[in-house]
Amino acid sequence: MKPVVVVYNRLYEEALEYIQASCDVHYFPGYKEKMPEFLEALKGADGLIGSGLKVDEALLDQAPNLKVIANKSVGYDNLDISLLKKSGIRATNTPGVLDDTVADAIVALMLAAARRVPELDQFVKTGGWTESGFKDHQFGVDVHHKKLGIIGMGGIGSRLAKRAHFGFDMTILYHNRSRNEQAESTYDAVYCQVEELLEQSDFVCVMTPLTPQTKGMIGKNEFAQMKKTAIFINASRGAVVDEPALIEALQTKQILGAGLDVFEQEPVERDNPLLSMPNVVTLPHIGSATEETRKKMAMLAAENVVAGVAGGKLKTPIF
Ligand code: 8YV
Repeated sequence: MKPVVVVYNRLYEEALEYIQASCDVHYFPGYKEKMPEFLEALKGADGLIGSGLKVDEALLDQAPNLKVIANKSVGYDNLDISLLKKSGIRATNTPGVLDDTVADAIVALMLAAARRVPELDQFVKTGGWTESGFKDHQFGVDVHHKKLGIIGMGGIGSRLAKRAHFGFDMTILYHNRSRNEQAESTYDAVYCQVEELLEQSDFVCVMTPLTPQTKGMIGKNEFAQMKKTAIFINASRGAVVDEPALIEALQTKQILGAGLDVFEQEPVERDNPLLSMPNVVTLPHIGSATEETRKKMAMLAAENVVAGVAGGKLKTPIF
């Protein structure tokens, strides 16, 4: 009897074939459109692989045989970890394989927000660029030699620090649950308390996981501590930021601008005020979204789920 694996959301062919080589697979590329069939398949599932599905008591009640959950993402705020531990269900994520790709996306957000790329792209494309040329009030700000504050110096934060240090001669400040000696020695990163980081940084990038401790950690008080010329970047999870406080900070010019890849609600609601601010660059949660990287994430998650249903050693366990 082969183990049963339920796959939710699209999975690259080679990862799917890898799982199918040793497991019976129920594949739901768009599980939300097939919820009755998805829930029926969960009843016999030994393994579950995908990204974003909220795994709580209600879901586990539908999946009595579950042995392993493989997140196709580095974030795992969709999983109730204490419940999984209590239930004897193992869980994995995909750290490392996406660090460079997400760090690239963060640099893109920093540069786009600092040099007003989306705004000026539209200026050219809508015929704004005439003989009267380009006005001083359309100038952006420099990135090179500025101070970058990174809140959350994990794998992605470290790769961002590398780019900022070697690529843009930036000074790196960081705050993290623990010291990152490698970043300090290699990128001259300086560990400091959040307050100092917020007061001194020209760019503030939050890259922490979403946990009960980090939920809403960047709010009214934090924005008030930032420079009025600061640009705020979020590519972690939207809920790490108090979004109404961010909107107010931008509307009252407490900060200069923002680059956002994530939002409290995703897809972001059409009438969100952030979408009508020219000094806010927005992306649809594409941090890891390159074909090369998403294939690596899919394969890593597939290797985890196959190992997990066989009771074997997991490549990247969460606990
Ligand atoms: C994921 C992410 O790609 O890895 C994460 O935590 O947020 C993204 O890289 C996305 O959530 C779905 O795959």
